[in-house]
Amino acid sequence: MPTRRSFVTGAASLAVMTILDGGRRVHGATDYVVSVENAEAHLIEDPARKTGVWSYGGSVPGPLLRGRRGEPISIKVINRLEQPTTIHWHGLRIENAMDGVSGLTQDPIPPGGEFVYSFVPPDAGTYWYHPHHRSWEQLARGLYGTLLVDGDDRDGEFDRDYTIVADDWRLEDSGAFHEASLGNLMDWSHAGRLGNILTLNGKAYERLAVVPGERVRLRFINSANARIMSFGVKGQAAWIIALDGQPVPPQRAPEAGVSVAPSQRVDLLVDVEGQAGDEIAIVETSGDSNLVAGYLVCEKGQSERQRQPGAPESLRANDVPRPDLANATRSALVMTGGAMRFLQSATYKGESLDGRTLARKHGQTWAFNGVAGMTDDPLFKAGRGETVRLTLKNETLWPHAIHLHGHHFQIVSRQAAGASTASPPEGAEVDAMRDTVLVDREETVEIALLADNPGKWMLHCHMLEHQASGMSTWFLVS
Ligand SMILES: [Cu+2]
Repeated sequence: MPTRRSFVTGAASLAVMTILDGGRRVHGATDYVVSVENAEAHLIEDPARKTGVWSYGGSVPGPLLRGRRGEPISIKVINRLEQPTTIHWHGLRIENAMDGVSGLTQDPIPPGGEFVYSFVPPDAGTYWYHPHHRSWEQLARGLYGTLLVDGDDRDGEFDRDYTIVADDWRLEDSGAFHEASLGNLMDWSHAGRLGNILTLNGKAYERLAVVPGERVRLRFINSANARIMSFGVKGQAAWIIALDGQPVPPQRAPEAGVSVAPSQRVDLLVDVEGQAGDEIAIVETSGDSNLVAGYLVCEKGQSERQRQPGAPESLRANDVPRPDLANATRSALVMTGGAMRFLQSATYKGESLDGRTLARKHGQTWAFNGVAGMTDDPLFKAGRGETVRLTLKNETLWPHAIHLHGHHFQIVSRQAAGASTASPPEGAEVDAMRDTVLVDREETVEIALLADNPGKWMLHCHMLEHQASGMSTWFLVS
């Protein structure tokens, strides 16, 4: 039996995590009903413990929703919580009214209320869904699920297709959800509320069946509030084939593991080398020692697949508009605050306040361009079809996962702390169109997007405690 392994981050002793598939498709091919409700989950295996969670449809993660590129999908959401909620369709370039951001694109769905989301997914790939109302609490309690969009047959040169939703939970030894740490300002001003239990697909040790010789697609999704994770498959060569849902030219995954910041997705292809009975570890490698998070379990047989040497073929690209870097307007976002560099002052709801008042009275410890929290005016306005080059300057001592809604963007350059010049992106990010970029401490990253989707779009840190404690803004495409 595997033993429980601990995450260790700084002084905090943390631990292991898991996820699920299980669509609940009602009438027709693309109509779903999702109930938001209390449930119990078995997140700790040995000894077995139960955890009270908030769930979509009784499971954590929620049901797998699956649509097709270019075909309408509708999801009726029934809120059975005692708290309002919404659902945001993360990474999907859909119409603004369906983006699910409470206070910006819709009123939250009240307890006992319903809301029907319907949209046409424009891109095939790996996406996910989660609340955009008190996200820091609602995701921590288990509200998230996978949304896969299928393209055509070219999207499938593999034998198996597994989704792996990774989360870190902060639980008591009894298995109970750790209530006391919810809303803790110490966490909010540091790395966020990190968990102590790692689950893949809601399980302490996910086990995915494979046959030796098969080519397997593993779609990793980081649904944690704040933990930057890194994944690999022990002893197996893997290729990165997509980032944040969008295909990239395949390239070897680093042996040290592939970084997946909160809300990001990485799709890997693995050619299984092993024998029947082998258990190949899926490892989480962000800490000092690797955590075994789950297994590919080799069953009897041998795939007939004739393996071609070299890189696998690319997935078929989606029709994501590329920014026009030569004809762009510019905007900048400067991130300040957080532990060790606390805000001296910032504007909050139109009022200039000192750092102490911001933190103690309003729970605000971070700022974008000197402003904590949402503003009446957008960060920038763009006309439809305009390219915006946006400089993300992190003046804090913490990494941030900056997420834009409604658009995918190109990474133009990165300038690390202390570097005198900016450099082009490296690795799989070279040709990537992402929806979330990790900006390291004191790093500056320039991104560019073609603003082609009209509406009011959020731009925020996807470390959800940072979002709640200042790092939220929005932009307008008209
Ligand atoms: Cu952040």
